[in-house]
Amino acid sequence: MYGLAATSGLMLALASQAYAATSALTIKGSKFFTGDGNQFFIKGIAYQLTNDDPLADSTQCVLDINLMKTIGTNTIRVYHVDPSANHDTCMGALSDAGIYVFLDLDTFPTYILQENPEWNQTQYSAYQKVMDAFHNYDNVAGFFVGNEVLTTGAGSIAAPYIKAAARDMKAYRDSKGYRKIPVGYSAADISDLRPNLQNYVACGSNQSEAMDFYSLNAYEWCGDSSYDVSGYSQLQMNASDYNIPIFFSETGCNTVPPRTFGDQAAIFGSEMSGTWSGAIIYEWIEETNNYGLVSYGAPAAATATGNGIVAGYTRTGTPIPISPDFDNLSKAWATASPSGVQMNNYNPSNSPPACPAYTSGLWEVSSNQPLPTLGQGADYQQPSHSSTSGASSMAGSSSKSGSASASRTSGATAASGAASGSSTAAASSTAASAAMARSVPSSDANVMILGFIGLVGMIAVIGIL
Ligand SMILES: *[C@@H]1O[C@H](CO)[C@@H](O)[C@H](O)[C@H]1NC(C)=O
Ligand SMILES: *[C@@H]1O[C@H](CO)[C@@H](O)[C@H](O)[C@H]1NC(C)=O
Ligand SMILES: *[C@@H]1O[C@H](CO)[C@@H](O)[C@H](O)[C@H]1NC(C)=O
Ligand SMILES: CC(=O)N[C@H]1CO[C@H](CO)[C@@H](O)[C@@H]1O
Repeated sequence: MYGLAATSGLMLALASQAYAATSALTIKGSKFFTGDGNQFFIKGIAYQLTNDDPLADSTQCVLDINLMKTIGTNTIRVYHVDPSANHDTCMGALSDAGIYVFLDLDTFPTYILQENPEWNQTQYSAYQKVMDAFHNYDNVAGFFVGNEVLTTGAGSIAAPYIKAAARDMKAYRDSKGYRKIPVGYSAADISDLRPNLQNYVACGSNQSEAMDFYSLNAYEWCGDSSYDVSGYSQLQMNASDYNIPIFFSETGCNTVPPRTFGDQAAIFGSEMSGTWSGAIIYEWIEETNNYGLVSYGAPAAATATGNGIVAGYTRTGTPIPISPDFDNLSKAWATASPSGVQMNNYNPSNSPPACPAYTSGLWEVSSNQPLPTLGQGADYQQPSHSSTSGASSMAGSSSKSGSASASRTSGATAASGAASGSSTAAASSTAASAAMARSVPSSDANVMILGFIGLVGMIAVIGIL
């Protein structure tokens, strides 16, 4: 990507358009490609400093981008933006640094709920506004229609709604003549839902109704794990025939500090790089959940206010690398350089997977069930199905410890969802945060307020025990 960054200055001058520097990505088969036909592998960082739009703060984003680019970051993921804000400076600075952006389209009031799923005009209009505000930036890599909406097998009833959202956002994109920016989904790593959800988002003969990519928030690889012990070999086995791009939209288990990011060698190595398009590390800023790569100073009191302090952490200023995690990631990425394939030499042959069959408690969507139409409510019925029942086991799921990840509606799932290789402490802190966060609407994993609530919950549970 350094080559890209070098040419970008020239293009910038020629086009005199602040955001034309990094060439748009395209998808062919199951891979991403840059404008010059090289395969693109995501080396990403989740970037959300507060609940507010981090791409609207021109001063702060430039400070952060300058540090991010020193370790080879070529992508960020942003969970919440304000479509009415101006993003030219941040998007331009990212582009100049050779950094692409994956963006979540949902906002706090509009995300799709697992237990009472809807895909309605209010949500559609809100998603459209984000797409309208960002489609013109060439360095937008893709849009997510949801993050960890499904966390249980029974929650699979929400799957048709996220797929309907993708269908409609793709149709909207095309009707407006926008660039074919990929639309996909970021899934919690829940064993009950694997690999049905993965297959479901891509399945069917009509590609207008299928997602453009799929991604997983996986915390299976903790500490000194390995390709086999972590479970990654299983993930790889079930993705090797996948017809659309797949990548890690969050990774970076923190239960065995310091983090060494050993999984990056597998993801970018010979085992997985033929299938996976890279990984986004969770997350840039250090906060209560303890996943940060940088801080902006020592933690403050939980109740402190002023000077960029929110929920006990300063969230503005010059980022300070957290040692040794930041350097460890830098080393892990420096030695990870998959060659990939050239777009011209790549002839994809994988076809969409079959739509998964109805299995009571595990996948409660029939394989031939049409997607709901926009706003379709109570009259959206499951067609009759012959039910096979599946034993429910949570072994092998992984979720982020010490935060509200994967827990917005279901405490039980996250509680039992500790990864193989993760410690008992991790499992119980997840349980505590999940229990507390269960009824609180949270749009995604890295909402620091919920992280804080989770911590308080954890302390409370420990107190009770
Ligand atoms: C649309 O769905 C959202 C999210 O479930 C919900 O909050 C909102 O009330 C719904 N809006 C309408 C008009 O039904
Ligand atoms: C494919 O799906 C789109 C979106 O739902 C629909 O408009 C179109 O008619 C479908 N095409 C076929 C051949 O069924
Ligand atoms: C892989 O797929 C098989 C067959 O569908 C399934 O039983 C298994 O649980 C999957 N493994 C993972 C890690 O998703
Ligand atoms: C893989 C890697 O980079 N590991 C390093 C992480 O940081 C610790 C502490 O500095 C080093 O000892 C490891 O070598």
